[in-house]
Amino acid sequence: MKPETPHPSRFARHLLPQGEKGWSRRALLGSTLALAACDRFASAEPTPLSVPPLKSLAPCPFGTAIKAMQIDDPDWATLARANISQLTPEWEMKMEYILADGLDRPRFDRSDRIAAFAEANGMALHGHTLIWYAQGEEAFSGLDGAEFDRAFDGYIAALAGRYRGRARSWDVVNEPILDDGSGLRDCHWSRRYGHDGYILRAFERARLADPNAVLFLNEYNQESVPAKGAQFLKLVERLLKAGCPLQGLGLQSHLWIDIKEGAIAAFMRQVAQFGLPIHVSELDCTLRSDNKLDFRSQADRITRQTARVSELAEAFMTLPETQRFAFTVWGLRDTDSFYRQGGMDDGRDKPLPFDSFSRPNPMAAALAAAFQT
Ligand code: 9MR
Repeated sequence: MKPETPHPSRFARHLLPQGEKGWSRRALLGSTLALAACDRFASAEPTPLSVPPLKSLAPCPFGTAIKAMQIDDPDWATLARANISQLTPEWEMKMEYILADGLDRPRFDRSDRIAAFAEANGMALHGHTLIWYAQGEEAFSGLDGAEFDRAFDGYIAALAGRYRGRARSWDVVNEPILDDGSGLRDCHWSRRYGHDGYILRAFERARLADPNAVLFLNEYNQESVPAKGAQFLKLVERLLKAGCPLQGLGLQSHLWIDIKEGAIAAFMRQVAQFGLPIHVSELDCTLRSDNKLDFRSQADRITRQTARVSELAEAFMTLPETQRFAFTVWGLRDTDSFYRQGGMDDGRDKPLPFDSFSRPNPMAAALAAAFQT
C-alpha cells in the first residue's frame, strides 16, 4: 500500500522549471504589488488581504484537487466550502490507488468518499484520470491480446460507469506527449494500441461508459514549451479528424515565474480555435527556479508569479462563455501542494492561492481581480 501522501519524484521532475531565461515586467494591479512587497513580513503581520470567495467570482466552476483525508481537516473543509464549486481527486481515482490490490479487487472507497463530499456540498466532480502513461503497468503486466483488451475496456467501464451521472467530466487520457514535444510517449498502452490508438480507444470506451460526461485530454507545459504546445494542437486535430469523442481540452498550467511574458495568452488563443471547452485543470505557480545562484527576493518572485497567474486567468476570461469549462487549482493552501508532499521545496515556496493558515496569498487576489474583468 502506498504512503498517504506519495509523490514519486518521477511525476514531479517533468514539472520543474526548465531554465527558461526570458521574461519581462508587466503592469500589475496596485493591490497585488503592494501585497507582494509586504509578503516577506507575512509571518510577523496579519495579512491585510481580503479576497471574496473565488467560486463567487469565477465565470465557471472553480475547482481544487482533493485528497480524501482532507475531508477530515476542518480548516481545509471550511476553506473549500467557501471557495470551491468543483473537485478533482488528486490521486485516489487513479490506477495507483484503485488497482493497488489488483485488477480483480478495485478500491473505490476513497473516490466514493470524495464524490459523496462533493454531492453533500453542492460541488461538481471532475474525474481524474482514466488512462495515464505513468500508471497501470504493473496491474496490466502479464496480460496479452484479448485479455489486455478486456481489462482496458473493463477498467474504463467500471470506473467511468460507477460515477455516471455524478462526474461532470473526465480526464480520459493524461499527458500523452513527450516533455520536449518531439512526439507521443511510448508506454504500455501505446505498445498494444499505437500512439493515437490507445487515446482513441480510451475515449470511445469512456463515451460508452458515461454518455453525458464531458471528455477531456489533459496535458502540461503546452504554454511554456512551444514544441509541446504545437504537438498538442496537432494531436487534437488528428483525434477530431478521426472521429474521437474528445470534447474538452485540459491545460494543467503548472506554471513557474520565468515563463516568458505573453506565452500563456498566446497559447490560449491558439487552443481556443478548436471551439472546445477549456479546463485550466491543475494551476499552481512555483516561486523556485532551477538556478542555485538565483538570489531574487521573495517579493520579486511573488510579483512575477502574480503576473503569470494574472496572464492565465485574464486569457481564460477572454474565451467565449461556452469554452470556460472550469478553473481548477492543484490544492488550496501552500502546504497542500504536491511540491511540498514530494519534499521538493524548503517551506518558502508559495505555489497556491492560500497560505498555511488559509489566508489568501497574492495569487488569490490576482485570480479574483482577473475574474472580475
Ligand atoms: O499531485 C499528485 C500527487 O499527489 C500524486 O502522488 C501524483 C501521482 O499520482 O500525481 C500528482 O498530480 C499530478 C496529476 O495527476 C497530473 N499532472 C501532474 C500532477 C503533479 O505531478
